[in-house]
Amino acid sequence: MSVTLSNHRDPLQRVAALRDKAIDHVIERLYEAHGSTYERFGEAGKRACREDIGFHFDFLEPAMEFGEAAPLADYLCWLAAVLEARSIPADHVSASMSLLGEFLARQLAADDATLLRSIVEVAIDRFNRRPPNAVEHYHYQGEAWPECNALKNALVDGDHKQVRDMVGTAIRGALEKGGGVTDVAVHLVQPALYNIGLGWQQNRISVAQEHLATAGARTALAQGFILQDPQPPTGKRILLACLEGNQHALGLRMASDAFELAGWDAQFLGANTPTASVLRQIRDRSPHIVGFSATIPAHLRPVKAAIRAMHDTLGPSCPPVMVGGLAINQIEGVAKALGADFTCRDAKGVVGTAESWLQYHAKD
Ligand code: B12
Repeated sequence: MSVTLSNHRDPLQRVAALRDKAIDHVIERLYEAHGSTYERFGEAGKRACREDIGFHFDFLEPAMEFGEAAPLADYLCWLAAVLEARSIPADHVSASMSLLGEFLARQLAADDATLLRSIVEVAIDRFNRRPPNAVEHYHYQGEAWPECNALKNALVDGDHKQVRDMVGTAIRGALEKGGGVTDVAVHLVQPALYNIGLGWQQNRISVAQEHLATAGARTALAQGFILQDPQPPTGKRILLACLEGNQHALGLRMASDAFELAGWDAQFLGANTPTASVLRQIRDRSPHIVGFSATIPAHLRPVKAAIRAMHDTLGPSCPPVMVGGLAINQIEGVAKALGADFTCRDAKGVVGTAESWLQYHAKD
């Protein structure tokens, strides 16, 4: 399904302004209809419910903006699985989404309301027809090396020595075969982290363990990085950032390392970087390419706003923008809708894609 809003800015601003009111409305209706089910969870239940409807919002907004119902349907399946794994009734997931969609649709102009209703209907319909136990929407799609399960366990246990040994051994092995750090990052560390995500989803792994695992993976990759000699300097500069609200920086770090190893000057700004600071840094550094990462759909809007601000402030000297990350990989065509120039699925192809892009456009 692909639909667009009559005027992207106004209905979305209207929807954003209604966030708190809409959440209150949905909670009120849910408690009216199912109060006896929720009563036993007390105030904590209400807080959790508020958080979940906030999540609905985070996924509904980009669905409206990019006219794509599939990720919203995936989200509903994912949320049902997350709730069920925590013994929270999940049967009201679609009802609450429908209440939210209806409340918002009533506040929009007729055409926008029709589009919003159709996105929500399609998403709920797909959700209702999901196969039983459809929980694994965020599984790793590439080639995972067999040791990734052992690495996952060591990362979650915080066994940093084991993690360093495994990653170091894998990097030495890859170098012997003509590969390197990025192969290990993409085929070993990335799938281990995706499995950790599934573990969190299924309530087997905590947020603290996600942090622990990320820290362990980052250190091991940084130590392994020095085993590989970088290519001679190319004179090219890239600037990479996760914008406001995006805490998932490890994937972007892998992309940054790939550029550095290929002889680029890579400026990695890390997680949760304010857009205004990124813009200043772009002006000061004049990178040949800028890269932004987005992991969950809620990260897409800041990326779109930053690209627009780059064009507004830098005009014809605006560098090309590359985007990537889980949310970009999951929503077909979203890179273009964000205003980005190109994308790449993982850190392995990133340098080649960027260099080809520059080469091709230099001929223009
Ligand atoms: C660790 C982790 C966290 C850590 C992050 C810590 C940190 N410092 O990075 C913490 C605990 C903070 C966290 C928080 C949250 N997380 Co989290 N998290 C993860 C986890 C397990 C691993 C992330 C990771 O490092 N992946 C490995 C990297 C290598 O993969 P990658 O990001 O896809 O990057 C590769 C490519 O995409 C690409 N790429 C990435 N960026 C870029 C950029 C460019 C320009 C290019 C070209 C390419 C590119 O190259 C990379 C290397 O090949 C994922 C699981 C997953 N599938 O990723 C969940 C996951 C992303 N999180 C999830 C969720 C729900 C959350 C929270 C909302 C709730 C929570 N768990 O606490 C919050 C939201 C925080 C926020 N506002 O950003 C969900 C999202 C599901 C969804 N519905 O979209 C996931 C998928 C877990 C799951 N299966 O349910 N999380």
